[in-house]
Amino acid sequence: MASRERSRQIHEQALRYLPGGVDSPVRAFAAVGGDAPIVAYGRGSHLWDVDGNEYVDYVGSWGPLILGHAHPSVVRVLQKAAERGTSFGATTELEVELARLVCAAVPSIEQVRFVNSGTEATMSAIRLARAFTGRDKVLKFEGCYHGHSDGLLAKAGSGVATLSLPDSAGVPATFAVETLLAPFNDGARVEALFDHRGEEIAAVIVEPVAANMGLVPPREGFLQLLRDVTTRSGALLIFDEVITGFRLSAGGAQMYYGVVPDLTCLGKIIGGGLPVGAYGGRREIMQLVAPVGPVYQAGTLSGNPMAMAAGIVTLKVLQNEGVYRALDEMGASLAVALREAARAAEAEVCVQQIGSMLTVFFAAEAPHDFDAARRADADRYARFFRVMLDAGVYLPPSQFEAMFVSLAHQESDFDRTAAAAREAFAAAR
Ligand code: KE4
Repeated sequence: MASRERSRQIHEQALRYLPGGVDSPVRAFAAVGGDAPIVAYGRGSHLWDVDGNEYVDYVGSWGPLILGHAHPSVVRVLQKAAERGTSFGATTELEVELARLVCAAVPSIEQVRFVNSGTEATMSAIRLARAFTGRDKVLKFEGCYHGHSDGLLAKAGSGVATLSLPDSAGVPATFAVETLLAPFNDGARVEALFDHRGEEIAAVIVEPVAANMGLVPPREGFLQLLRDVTTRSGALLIFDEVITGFRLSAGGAQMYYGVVPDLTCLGKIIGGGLPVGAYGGRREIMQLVAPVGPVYQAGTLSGNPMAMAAGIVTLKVLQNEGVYRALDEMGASLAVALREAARAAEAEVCVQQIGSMLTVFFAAEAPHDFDAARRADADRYARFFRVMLDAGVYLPPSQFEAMFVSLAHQESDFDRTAAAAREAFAAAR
């Protein structure tokens, strides 16, 4: 591994102008230490930093790059879209086409509204649920992360957990009080909360597969229990599929598990690497959204032609026969390689894998909720991470995130990863 001297110099400059030298906390590598590479460019499954070091990339911009970096079809449509103008603040045919593709693919969505981030999507979906039900409380799960809108930063998973900040500063107590919390996968606690306060609860919001405390799948029956409890009580069920949408299957986690929510939040993949978010659901609910109904939500760049063009071509590639089988097989193949490397190094880890998402937990068994995930050894993960990075394998810089495999990854990437992992697991025993 060559030095990362140029990265370090640019990071010094960045510290002058950007808090922590970053535009999103997890990128500061606080949880793993060392200097974060400054990225020069990406292609396929690889990234290059400004010192010329090459990495196999398993972050994929935190999920959007399911086709890999600079996919030729995406680059081509963006060049053409840019030549026609990047944004108009008016409807274009592109957003209608992407909306059609989303509505056709996602079981719960009859109508959709595009926004510019996952945060906007979940924030808007909750406002809509409160309007539809006339209730105020929202139930979320510890360790699940739904973006940084005030009411949802109550024991959020992702960056907040990595930074060990149980709640964010600046969130008024009056906001947090409207948010109820339960452990992920704890159906009994959900039922008790609904027995006690069901008539106050507007919505339950959940990552159907949690990926912000590391990868934690739903226990058998948990999602169906949420569906039944919310239906019985008149609350709405919101699936935050910002990560799992078009990742776990063409119809997301709701198709994969056969549980259909009332509202779905999307992001990441549907923008093909450009800023995007979306929320959608049954027409009777979506008709409450301005300008048709009284729920106000707006956005200067919502539905912009660049993100729409990249999203359309990405979803069309994902419609090809066998794409999700290939992603599943690659995810499984990488998980086997990592488990074999850990066994060879006699390192006690648990590799959790669902489809093209994985987490290497430095724990004896797979966590089923946030308390269990937090017992994983984040220091050992940090040591593992740094050896892998120096070996040219770019993993999520936090035990509480997921690795992503793209259609661009090759067997040679997995071989390189497994070879590096044998050394890295030994270093992190
Ligand atoms: P954005 O506002 O970052 O586009 O989306 C927020 C969000 C909502 N829902 C889920 C399930 C999410 O995972 C996210 C954002 N994911 C994190 C990492 N897991 C983004 C990375 C970052 O914060 O820099």
